[in-house]
Amino acid sequence: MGLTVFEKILKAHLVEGSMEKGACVALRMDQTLTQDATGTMACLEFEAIGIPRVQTELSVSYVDHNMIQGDYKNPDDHRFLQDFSTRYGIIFSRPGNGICHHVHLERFARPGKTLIGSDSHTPTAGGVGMIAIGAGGLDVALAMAGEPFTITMPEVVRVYLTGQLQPFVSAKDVILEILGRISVKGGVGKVLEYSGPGVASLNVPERATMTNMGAETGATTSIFPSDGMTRRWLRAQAREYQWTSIEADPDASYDDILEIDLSRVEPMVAKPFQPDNVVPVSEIEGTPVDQVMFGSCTNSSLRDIMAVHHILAGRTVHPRVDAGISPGSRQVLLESASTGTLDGLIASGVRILESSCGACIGMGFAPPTDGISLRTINRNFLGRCGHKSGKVFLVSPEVAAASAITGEITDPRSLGIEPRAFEMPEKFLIDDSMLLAPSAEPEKIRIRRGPNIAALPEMPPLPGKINGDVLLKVEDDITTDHIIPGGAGILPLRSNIPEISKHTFEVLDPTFPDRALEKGGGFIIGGENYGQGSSREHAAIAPRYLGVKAVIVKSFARIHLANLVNFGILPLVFENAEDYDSINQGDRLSFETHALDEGNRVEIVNESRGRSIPARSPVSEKDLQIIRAGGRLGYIGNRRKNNVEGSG
Ligand code: MIC
Ligand code: SF4
Repeated sequence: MGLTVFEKILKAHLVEGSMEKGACVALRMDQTLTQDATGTMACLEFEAIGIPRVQTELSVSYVDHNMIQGDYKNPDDHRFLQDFSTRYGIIFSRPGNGICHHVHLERFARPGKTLIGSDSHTPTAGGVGMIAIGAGGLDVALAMAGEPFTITMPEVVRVYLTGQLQPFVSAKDVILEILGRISVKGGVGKVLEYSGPGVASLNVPERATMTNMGAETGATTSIFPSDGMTRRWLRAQAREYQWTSIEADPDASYDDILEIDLSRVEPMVAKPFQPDNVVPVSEIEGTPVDQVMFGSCTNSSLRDIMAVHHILAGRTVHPRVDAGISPGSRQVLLESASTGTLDGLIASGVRILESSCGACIGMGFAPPTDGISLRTINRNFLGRCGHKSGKVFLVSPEVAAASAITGEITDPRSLGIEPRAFEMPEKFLIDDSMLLAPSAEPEKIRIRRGPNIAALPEMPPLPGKINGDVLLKVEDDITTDHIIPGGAGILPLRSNIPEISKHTFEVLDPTFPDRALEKGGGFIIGGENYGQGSSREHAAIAPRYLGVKAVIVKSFARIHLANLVNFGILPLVFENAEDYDSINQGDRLSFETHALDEGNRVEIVNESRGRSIPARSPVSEKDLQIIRAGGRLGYIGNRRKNNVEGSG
């Protein structure tokens, strides 16, 4: 039987396991990507693993998230990352060079290769036909050390595109349409593979908008074939020699199909506070807007900036609206400057923000109290814009631009502007001088660490019997932004677990950290899709530091589940979802963890209510061994010790 694009690349990188749905498969990772908000932790973990040099074909460390240098913390982290990269064989992308996913797409993403990144939007690179997967920092550190990465073999969904996008409708509207149809959990355990005659009409940055935001469906990754359009992109980036054709076999078999006629897609918007809360723009047209933000790894390509410019040209931003733009990379910024696009935006009254994640993660440019912020980003979770009262609506660059002019949510087609198609340059302005190569004399490099970079906390093994109180009970779709929020105040603490743990669950219950410490730890009860969103392993390490022993939920999001395992928190799933209702915050629970040896099932005793609740662990036997060892670093340490003792 024929293979899909995903299966072809996977087959070429398979190290262990068989390609049967639901089986564990280990893949060789050719490339890694880290960024500054998750990167310091990944570096500390790489050091703990103890390998002298990265073992990949290519590893890149980007600085793009924590860009506000309000004190010494962020610049110290950046300097640490630069020293670390130079020392261990990693290319360092300097602050100002751009957003990791955009720069990676421009300069490094390569058809047929594999990439693992400590950022959930790593699948952006799937836009050129590579397997690109987001993961926690420790999994990326292990990949840098040459270890294969294990995933559960996903189902492959064929997203069959026909037709062609209409003027002022763009790739963002397509992925919003998909989110509206399949929801923020619809992609869990799946890969979204694009195919069909509509594919050829989409250029690589448009494809990357869709693979980027596939992350919001919970998908393991998203991928496009590598075709003539991919070749054009690589040629324009002076990398045509890296092109190779990768198409699905005509008799490839898919697990499901999602059909989209591009010609019928309309401008869409995701209302607060979930990316799948999608309606056509026409439904909420006229809603007053306080702020408009253009940018993020989803929508900051030259194509997007030019689309904004085309709509704004000769007009000024509405007096009610504060508008800002963060171009995706230095290349995009240089191109925008050379084509007069930047001048035009300045003339229209758009604030030119630096090329970084910026407002997307609440690192500056927060909206006012109760403000409505229209953004071209990918997430609108509660509190993510910097505070809880801000309401973020997710839209395309075209909708954002039209609304910036009128001061209210506006369908760009209603403005009577002449459409103009984007012409991709034959050759982009290429200047890699902000990408620093590692040192040829690594032993001479001294790694400078600021006082905010704390050592990794100790993580003792899991005891045979655990008990404690339910510290927090939460609903469905709890995101890692709920567990460890972003924002300019908290992000600089990413290298310091004791400090950042003080903000755990701040958005939902600011008393959580103190209560957890006072009780000597305990349990968290959750609903469906617990831990959706980012890859930040802090959402596992901080609760672990506060003594959380197990998280018992209806279902987990992929990356967060892996992070819980890596840091020795036992993930459990209710055998009967309705048992969620029989546990309350404050109840005392106890159970034997030995029982997990026997068929991965455990009886949780709710001592406060005198009942027993069956649950199971959704992870493999090896993962359970890791949890018993207190986490992956402890497990690796034990294995080493046993090998040494065994050989002695
Ligand atoms: C995000 O978009 O939420 C982030 C910030 O890029 C995260 C990574 C992080 O928390 O540092 C992600 O997507 O993984
Ligand atoms: Fe940065 Fe936002 Fe993209 Fe995350 S989603 S990588 S914060 S731009």
